[in-house]
Amino acid sequence: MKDLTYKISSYPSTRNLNRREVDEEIRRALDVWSEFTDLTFTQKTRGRVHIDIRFEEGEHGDGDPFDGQGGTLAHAFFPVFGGDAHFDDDESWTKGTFRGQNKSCQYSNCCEKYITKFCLSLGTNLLQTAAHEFGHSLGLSHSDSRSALMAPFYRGFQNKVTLNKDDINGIQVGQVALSALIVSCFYEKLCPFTCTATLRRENEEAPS
Ligand SMILES: [Ca+2]
Ligand SMILES: [Ca+2]
Ligand SMILES: [Zn+2]
Ligand SMILES: [Zn+2]
Repeated sequence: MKDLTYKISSYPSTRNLNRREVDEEIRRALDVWSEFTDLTFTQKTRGRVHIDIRFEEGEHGDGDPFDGQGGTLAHAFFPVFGGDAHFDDDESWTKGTFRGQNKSCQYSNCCEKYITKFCLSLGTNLLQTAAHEFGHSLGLSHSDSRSALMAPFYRGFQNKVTLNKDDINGIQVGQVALSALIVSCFYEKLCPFTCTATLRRENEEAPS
C-alpha cells in the first residue's frame, strides 16, 4: 500500500461548486485510480503533500499560463516534476452537469430568469478533468485510444468516469515512474522543471 497525500491549496471561484463539493469531486477523481492500484490518497489541509492542487488564473508561477475560458482546462506535472495539478480558474467548473455559470456574470445575484438568460455558460466537469490530470500526476502520458480517460481531449460531459484497457495498463506500468513522486519529489524545490500535459477541449457542445 502506498499512501500519497494531497492538498487543495486554492479552491475555484466558480459559483457552481462549494468547497465540500470540490473536495468530493477531487476525492472521486483519485478513487478512479486507486481502484486499480495499491495507492491510497489522504487529503491534508496543511503541511507538505505529494500532490498539490490549485485553481489558478492566467500566469501562476510555473511558466505555463492559463488562457481564460476555453482552450486549456488544466495541466499536471509528471511524478518526477512533483505531481501537482493546476486547474484553470476561468473555466466554469461543474459537478454532474455541463451547465455552468459564468464566474464574472453581473446578474448572478438576480432572479433565476436573468441567470438563465445571461449567466449560463458551458461548464467543464471537474471530475472528468481531475481524473485525467491525476493520471499525469501518477505518471501516465496521453493515450492514442480515443476512448481512454488519458486521451488528450475533453470529450464533452460524461456522467461517469471509467478507465479503459489502455488506462489500466498505463497505471500498472506507471507504478515505476510513480516511485519518483513518492521518494524524490516530495519537495517542490527539488522540481524546478515544468513538464506539463495539457487537456484541451474538442467539439464543444452548447448548453441547451
Ligand atoms: Ca482555459
Ligand atoms: Ca508535489
Ligand atoms: Zn500551472
Ligand atoms: Zn492530459
